[in-house]
Amino acid sequence: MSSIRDTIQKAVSTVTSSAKIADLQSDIQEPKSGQALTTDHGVKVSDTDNWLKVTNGRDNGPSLLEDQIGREKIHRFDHERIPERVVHARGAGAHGYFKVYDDRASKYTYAPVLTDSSRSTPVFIRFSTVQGSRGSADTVRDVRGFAIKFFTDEGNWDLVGNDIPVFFIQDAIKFPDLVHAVKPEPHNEVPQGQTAHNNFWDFSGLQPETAHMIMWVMSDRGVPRSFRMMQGFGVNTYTLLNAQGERHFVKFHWIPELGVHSLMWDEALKIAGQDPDFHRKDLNEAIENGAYPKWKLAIQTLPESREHEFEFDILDATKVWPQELVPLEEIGELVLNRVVDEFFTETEQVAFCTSHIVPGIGFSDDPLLQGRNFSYFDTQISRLGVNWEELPINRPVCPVLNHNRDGKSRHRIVQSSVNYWPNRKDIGRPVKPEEGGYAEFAQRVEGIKKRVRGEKFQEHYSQAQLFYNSLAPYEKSHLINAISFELSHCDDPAVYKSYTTVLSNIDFELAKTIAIKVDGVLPEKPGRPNHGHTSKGLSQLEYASKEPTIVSRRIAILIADGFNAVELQAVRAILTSAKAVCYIIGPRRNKIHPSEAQDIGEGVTADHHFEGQRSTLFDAIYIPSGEKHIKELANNGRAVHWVREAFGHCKPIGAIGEGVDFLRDVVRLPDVELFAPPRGSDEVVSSYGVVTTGRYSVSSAARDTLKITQDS
Ligand code: HDD
Repeated sequence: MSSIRDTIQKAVSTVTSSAKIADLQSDIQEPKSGQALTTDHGVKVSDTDNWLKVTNGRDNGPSLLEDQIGREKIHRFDHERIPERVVHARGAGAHGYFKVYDDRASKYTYAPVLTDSSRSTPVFIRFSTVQGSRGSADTVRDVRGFAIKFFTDEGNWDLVGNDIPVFFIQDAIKFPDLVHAVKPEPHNEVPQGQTAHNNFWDFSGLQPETAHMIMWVMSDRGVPRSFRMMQGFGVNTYTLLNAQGERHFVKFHWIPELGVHSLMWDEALKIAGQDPDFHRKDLNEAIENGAYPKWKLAIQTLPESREHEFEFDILDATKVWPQELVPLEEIGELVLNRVVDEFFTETEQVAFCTSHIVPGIGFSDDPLLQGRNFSYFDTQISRLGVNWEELPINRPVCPVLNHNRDGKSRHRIVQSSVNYWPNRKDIGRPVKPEEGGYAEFAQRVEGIKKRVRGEKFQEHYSQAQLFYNSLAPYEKSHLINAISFELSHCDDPAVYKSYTTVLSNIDFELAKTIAIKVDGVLPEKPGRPNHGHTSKGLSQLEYASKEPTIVSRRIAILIADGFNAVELQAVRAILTSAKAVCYIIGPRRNKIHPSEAQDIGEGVTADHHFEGQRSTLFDAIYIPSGEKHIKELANNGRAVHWVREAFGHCKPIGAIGEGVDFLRDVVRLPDVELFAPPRGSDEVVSSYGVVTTGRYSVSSAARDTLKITQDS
């Protein structure tokens, strides 16, 4: 087998994939200003504003069907929409690259993408929600898709994951039922982008295998602050094959450099209305500002000999492999460094298949993965047509030659008179594994044909308990409020009655608390006792960034006429040097004038006015000193609300001088902490700085921002 790896290494072209990717993107068109408008058939157009008509100079006569230019324009418009994804319709994409640190994974696999540190493999990632349609809001409570296409020299590898390590169901055959239950209800197409409705909770109560996943979705994981601040997981159990022919089971983990951070539920609700594209814009803004999102790739591996040693089945997608039992090994890094040029041709047309694996990576008998492997290719055909892999965004960077032919919108022109194998010209010859051909692992299988689930697949609560027990107290209270919100949107008592029974099998106190909040009907009796165990890596608190950072954090600077301009410039310089992104918010989106003493006519142009944006769209607030400007803020109810709302969402609020009095005397913030002026800046800071923390526990995001603001 070792020769396979050597062969692949040799076969790998010297041109790095990224150079090839550029060649691939040759379909990119960069229109020049003044370039002529043409029809799709290339004819220059003289008038795109008037349909060809009969006119006598005074009146408009009939429009003529003859107008081939008008007709083409309308035809093309009429056929612009393609079917949206049946799930994960709402998404955002970006380009980047993946590099392994070294060949530490070669004990498990000979796939160069996971072992060759000289490579930088181009990738395209698409993040998504699941339930909502293509135009739904970003900050709904939902699972987030985390799908990556690796353009490797051995073909495309699609790792199609989510931001949660487990899934609702164990067997793919249940997926249509799950999706029908979660999607808007068939009789009224309600709700959009929400699981808070009878059908979802009815199905979940009757299908208890969903219990573990639902705990994750109802936790703070369900409302991520940013695609850049969430984990990613391959979820299913795959396999790796090394050069010695040994097979390991594997699970993939993506760990964000920025840590895992969430919105408060109240924020998520408001942002969905204030800025439905919040996550999409956040991703683009960070990349365009050079704050490239990064994740570590970590793997959990198990040799075949350990497959049956656990109380759970390692092929059950509703179970995690506890990190105490199967530690993570970090092997590489993913960086996103380019936004898409055109949304439809890239993000909408990108298509992933779990069945797209490369030599050295394989499937397992995970029943969910097996079904997925069928579904993705099938769905792409209905969405994009059978030649979807010839679309630029889906095209491999390595040579493609086979005897697949024709089908709608075929691009590739194969100059050959044979389209079959074997053929007399030896064209499109299958190659042995030692020449790089995909090698299936010779797995022994035996048994009888039967519709069945494995014995260990029958248990559904112990890991839901493990997850719940591992949460911090405030995370638990958020989860209880979330389930209470959801069930209170169900108007069929049978639904929340059955679900509180499921909850009592996770934790009876939890079930009781929710039953009291939702309908008062306590579960008859305690269900399965809670084993009380916890596990590493489940609470997102463990993923608060080790080194607090305010990189790419959005900081609102609230000002009115009469603010301290020198101080503002200094503090803004400090924040910007730490790569935070500052926005000036004022009473008007125009020049705001500093205090008379400093007013050299310049003033500062506000990026937004108080009515145009809300505190929910920012991570922190800073209020400069300045007597007159504080008086104006104090008389502006929206400005006062801005600060109060930010405080309620656990956001750091910095103020200096008179700004401190504003927080204490006008906004009436309770826990106002004073801290010494930032080092080396006393000439700027008129009195002392102050930072307040939210009423609730300081979220990990707030802690990061606080520390940097204080330390800078
Ligand atoms: Fe799926 C899309 C992730 C179970 C069938 N899935 C889709 C996308 C993601 C996932 C991220 C969007 C890809 C993109 O951005 O274009 N799906 C998952 C994960 C699952 C999962 C992590 C559980 C481990 N999916 C799953 C099952 C089935 C499907 C069990 C079918 C049996 N998924 C599909 C699909 C989609 C899809 C219907 C719809 C759009 C698409 O494929 O391209 O084929």
